[in-house]
Amino acid sequence: MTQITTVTTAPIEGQKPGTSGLRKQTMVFQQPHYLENFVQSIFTAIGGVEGKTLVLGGDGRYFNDRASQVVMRMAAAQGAARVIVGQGALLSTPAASNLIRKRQTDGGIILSASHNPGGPNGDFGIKFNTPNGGPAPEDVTGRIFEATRTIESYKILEAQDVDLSTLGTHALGGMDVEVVHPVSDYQALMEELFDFDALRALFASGFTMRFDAMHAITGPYARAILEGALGAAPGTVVNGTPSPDFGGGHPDPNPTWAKGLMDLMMGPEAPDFGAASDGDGDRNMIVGRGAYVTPSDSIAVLAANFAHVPAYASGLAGVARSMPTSRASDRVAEALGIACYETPTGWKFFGNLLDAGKATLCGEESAGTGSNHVREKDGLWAVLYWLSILAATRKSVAEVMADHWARFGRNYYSRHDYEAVDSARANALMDGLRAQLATLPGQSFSGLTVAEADEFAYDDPVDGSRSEGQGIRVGFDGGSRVVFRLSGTGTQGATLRVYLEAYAPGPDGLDAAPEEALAEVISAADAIAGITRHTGRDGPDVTT
Ligand code: G16
Repeated sequence: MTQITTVTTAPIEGQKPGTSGLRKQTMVFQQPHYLENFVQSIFTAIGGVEGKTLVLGGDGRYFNDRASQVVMRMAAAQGAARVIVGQGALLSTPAASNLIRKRQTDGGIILSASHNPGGPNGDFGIKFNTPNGGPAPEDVTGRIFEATRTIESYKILEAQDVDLSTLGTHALGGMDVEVVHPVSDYQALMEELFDFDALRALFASGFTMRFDAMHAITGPYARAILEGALGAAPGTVVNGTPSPDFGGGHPDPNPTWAKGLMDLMMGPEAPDFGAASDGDGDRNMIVGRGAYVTPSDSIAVLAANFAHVPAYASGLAGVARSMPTSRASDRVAEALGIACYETPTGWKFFGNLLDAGKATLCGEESAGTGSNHVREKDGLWAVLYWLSILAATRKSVAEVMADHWARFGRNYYSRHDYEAVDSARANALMDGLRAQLATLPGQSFSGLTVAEADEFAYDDPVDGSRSEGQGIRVGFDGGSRVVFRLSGTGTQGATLRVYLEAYAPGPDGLDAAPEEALAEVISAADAIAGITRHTGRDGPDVTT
């Protein structure tokens, strides 16, 4: 028996989507009506779901199983025709984006708080992706937020749980639930983009690798593709079984949280290549033997080496990066004679550029790299792209980087995060910066003279929309730069991000330790913003 119930509810404070959907502590999501209100608001914002087909999946974190059943019962109660869901309610974010596009659906719902820890005391999240496969742009998230502020009721089907462990189509009220294998369509897409024979030959030649799936969603994908299809040695993929609390870890692929992989890669037993991905599989970390690659450098290297990947070998339309990402890719774009775009932080801002064919590759300092193959960043895609470069050149990661810097110069880069800062203090710091913008140019701090200072605003060249307040940038004579922003993905207080960049044109000075090359910029950043004074912290919590 199934029965549709209309549940009376009221608006709940704080359901404003951030950089990438709504992310909150799991216990917040478990409050009565919290999830349902937000799901209903998504449905309202897209004009209802009657007759529509949606993709559904998540990173397998705690509460994923319950939330997926709720989403399906609400969709069924409101007349949706079909939900395509990954087996076990699992789908990596790029795999979900691919399915939304491939099956020409009306969008999808992704259950994930990305790289944030999971579990009853961790975080949960939910976001809506539009029919192009990308994260909802600001006009849609604005409508969702408006709906959360006026909601009075939601409809839900009273029914038994759908069996998501069995592939095939099940009925839920009048709606079809199609349970698909989470990996198959994604793997087929990767086989179209990359030369799998060349990658198989690389592994057959004795090339060694470690991929750390961080107990998160990419384990099954990496095992199937790297060990299964490409012949990497068994055991190449570690921490490969998704667990609801990510093995108690923090599934963020950076030198701090993927320390085990970093230690291995910097030590005497290092394999040729190391990589990691995050909770939902859209972020990546690339590291060679003794050589960590910053995400900002990674997108630049991928762009410069487009000729080694069949899907891009005919040329790139353009490269896009988020504003705080280093300008290493700008130099490549200039050399290639292609367009280069600077967008606000948030993958959603790349969607229009990709849809309009203006950009082919996109990258962010926050460990995100991707292309026009889907509308999300894609961790394993980046790994396969790097493997393609290594297979074609037969060089080590360190050699590829040295060649790149010799050709383009080096953009030293680091990000300092101050987490869980009192929101009022963080806002005071940003307000203090804003107040100085007009007077900063010409002043010197720690030996650096300010050339320009502004607050970044973005005019989308495709739809003409304007996004303001996207971070404060201070540029120094000689090309160094510091950017200040408050994160839109944290769940406790405010996270201050300080993005630091210094350019060395070469041929000398390309081998410094990043924190040394950036010492003046770091010191100038504190002098300008008063980081220690405002936050009360001696140093950053996380450096990437
Ligand atoms: C999300 C967005 C990215 C953004 C990152 C960090 O990534 O999709 O575009 O760069 O958050 O954002 P913030 O600096 O506001 O915290 P993910 O991997 O968390 O979905």
